[in-house]
Amino acid sequence: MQHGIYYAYWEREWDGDYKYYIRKAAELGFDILEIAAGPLPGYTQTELLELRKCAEDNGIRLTVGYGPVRENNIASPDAEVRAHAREFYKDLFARMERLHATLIGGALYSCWPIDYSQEIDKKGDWERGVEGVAEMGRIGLDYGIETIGLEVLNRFENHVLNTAEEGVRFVKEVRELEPRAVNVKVMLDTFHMNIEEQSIGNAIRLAGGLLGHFHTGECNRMVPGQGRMPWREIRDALKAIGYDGTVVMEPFVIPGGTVGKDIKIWRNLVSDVSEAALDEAAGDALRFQRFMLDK
Ligand SMILES: [Mn+2]
Repeated sequence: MQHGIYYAYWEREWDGDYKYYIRKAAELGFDILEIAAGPLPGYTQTELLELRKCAEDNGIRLTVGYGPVRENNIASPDAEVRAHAREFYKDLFARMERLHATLIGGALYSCWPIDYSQEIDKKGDWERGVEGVAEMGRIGLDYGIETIGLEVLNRFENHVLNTAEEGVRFVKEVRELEPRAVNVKVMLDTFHMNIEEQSIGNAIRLAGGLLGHFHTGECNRMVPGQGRMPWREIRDALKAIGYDGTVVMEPFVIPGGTVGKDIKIWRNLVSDVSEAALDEAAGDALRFQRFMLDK
């Protein structure tokens, strides 16, 4: 298993000095830094190469997370938006290739967060999503994208994939439509599973060989090890399916900014929000996660 952390743990915006966080992740002992896709289209080719070099020099693998904005919804009822989204992903995958990043995860079949003041068309969003992701998978092959993780989210954030069963069914429909899209996989997150799944262990076992990426965090999104998540059950299930992939913790503990608003953080979840304290908690969580899940 490779263990990582999402940079936004330390940030209030979906952007940041990724080189700074690469160095920090390396110092803390992580294998992976997950970065947000949103800012990458603004990077020059030189900046992308510098970022890749920084990651290589520090022994850090970069993975990419994305909560697609509405304009990049591959399942939009508006054909123009779908076409715009396809171009966005094509450009993003080319940038990821330059970064030597081969994994992306998130609500890539839809957008995030969903505006529930509008009518919801789950069936239409699902069908257009299957079609869009099938093409996304095919495009990804041209750029060496090995994993397009479709993240199963809780009901408050998205309506298309809420359970591992839905994730598996969706991925199977994608692969039926585009058999080459073997890079399209299920992505699970302990925070979301805690809300939706009757059994977290069974959800992981159901995903089985289709599981392509895994996010961790406690029930209130604190770092792993500080809450009541059933880590032994999670470990046993990951072991049962022979999962040896990427496990990225995605803690959010400080309010403020767009991150705080999108994630709904309205209070400090830790008493000491200094960077030094956050670093220490991340290091402890990494040791905890390796101990719990690697064995
Ligand atoms: Mn997640």
